[in-house]
Amino acid sequence: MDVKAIRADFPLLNQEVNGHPLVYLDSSATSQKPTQVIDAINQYYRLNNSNVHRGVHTIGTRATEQYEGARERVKQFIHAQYVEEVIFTRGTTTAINLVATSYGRANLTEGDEIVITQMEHHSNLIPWQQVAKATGATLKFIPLEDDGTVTLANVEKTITQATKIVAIAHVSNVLGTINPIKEIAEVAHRNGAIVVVDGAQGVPHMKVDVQALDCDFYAFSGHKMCAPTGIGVLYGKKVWLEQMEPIEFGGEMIDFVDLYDSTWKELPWKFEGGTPIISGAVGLAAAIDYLTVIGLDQIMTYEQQLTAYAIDQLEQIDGIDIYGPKKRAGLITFNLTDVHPHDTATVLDSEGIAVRAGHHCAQPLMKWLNVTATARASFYIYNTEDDVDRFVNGLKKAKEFFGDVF
Ligand code: C6P
Repeated sequence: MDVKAIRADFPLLNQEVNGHPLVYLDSSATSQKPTQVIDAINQYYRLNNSNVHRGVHTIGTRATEQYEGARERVKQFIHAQYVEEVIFTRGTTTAINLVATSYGRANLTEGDEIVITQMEHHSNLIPWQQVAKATGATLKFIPLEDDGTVTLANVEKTITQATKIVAIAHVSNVLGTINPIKEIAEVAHRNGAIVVVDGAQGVPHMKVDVQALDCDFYAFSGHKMCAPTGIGVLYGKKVWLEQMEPIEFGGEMIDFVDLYDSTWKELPWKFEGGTPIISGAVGLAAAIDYLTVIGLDQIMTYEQQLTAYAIDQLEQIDGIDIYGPKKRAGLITFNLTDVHPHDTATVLDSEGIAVRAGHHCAQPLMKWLNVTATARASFYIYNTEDDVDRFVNGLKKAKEFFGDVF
C-alpha cells in the first residue's frame, strides 16, 4: 500500500491543528474523505442533480442511473446475490432499526429470545430492547471472555430453539474484537434463528462477503468508509425482505394509492420512502471504487500491522490499561491510570492529535470494563508509523502533564 500517495488524496489531513500537523486517529467515529469522493459528489451536483425514478427528462435519467448504479456497486462490493437486497438507508442505526421494527415486531412473540452481546454499540442494543418491550420477547447475552471475545462454546450455550434473532457486531468499536460471524450464523440457523450483523466497523476495513458469511442482514454506514454522512446500507436476504412491511410511508415507495388503501413498490424501493439520498449514494459508489483499488485485504493487513506497532510501544508505558483482545481490528481503546480520558484527549489535541474519549455509545460495555469512559485511537488507510510515534509521544506528555514521569 502506497500510504504516502493515499494521504495525498485526503485534503483535510494536510493542515495544522493547534500549531502541529494534524494526526487524525478518530476514523472509527468517521473517516476522512478523499478527493475522488468529494469530486464525485461535486460533479453530481454540477451536472446530474435531479430527482430519481420520476421524470423522463435527460438529467433525471442520469441521476437515476447514478443512484441505481451505486446500488449495483454495493451489491458487488459485499457480494450480495441480488441487487434488490441492497436498501439505502441513512446509516447503520437506521438500517438496524428497520430490521428491528419491521422484521422483529412482526415475527417475535412472548417466549422468544433475542441474543446479543454486551459489546454492542447502542445502535445494536436499544432497537432490540424496544422490540423486546413491544413483543414480550426477552434479551439474552452471550457472555464475554476476559479479553472481550466470544467463544463458540458460549455461542452454542446461549442460542437455543427459543432464539429468533441473533444481533451482533462484526467488529466492536471499542474492543476491536472481530466476531466469528460465519460460525455464529451456522449455530443460529441450526436453531431456526436469523442473524443481523452490525457491520459499521467491518465493511470499511475488511473484505465482506455476505453470502460467505451467510448472515440474514448486514448493516453499515458510508461515512466510516470514505463516503459522506447520511448514506448507509441494509443488506437483507431477499426471502426476508420480501415478507417485511415498510416502516416509512409516502412518496417513492408506493405502487397504487387509493383513498383508503395503497400498495407498495417491489424491492428495494418499498423501503426507501421519500426522495432518496442520491448524492450520498453517488459518494458511496466513489468510495467503494476508491477502497477497491487499494484492496480490502491489504487495508486489513496494513491496519493490523499499524495497530501491533502502536501496541508494542504503548505496552512499554507504565500506567496504561489497554482493552480488548490481542487479535483485533485497527483501533486501540485505553486509559492512563488516574487520568480522565477527556483530559488525555485534550492534551493530545493540543499536540494536534485527534482521538475520541467517552463511552463510545457502548455504556453497558463500559460497565463490563469497569470504567465510565475510555480514550480510543483508531486507524485507517492514511495513518502512518509516524502518526503512531506522535501519538505515543503525546501520551507521554499527557502523563508528564498529569504528574507522572516515565
Ligand atoms: N460508532 C464510534 O465512534 P451510525 O452512527 O449509524 O453511522 O453508526 C452507528 C454505529 C453502529 N455500530 C457500531 C459498531 C458503531 O461503531 C457505530 C458508530 C461511532 O464508534 C460513533 S458512536
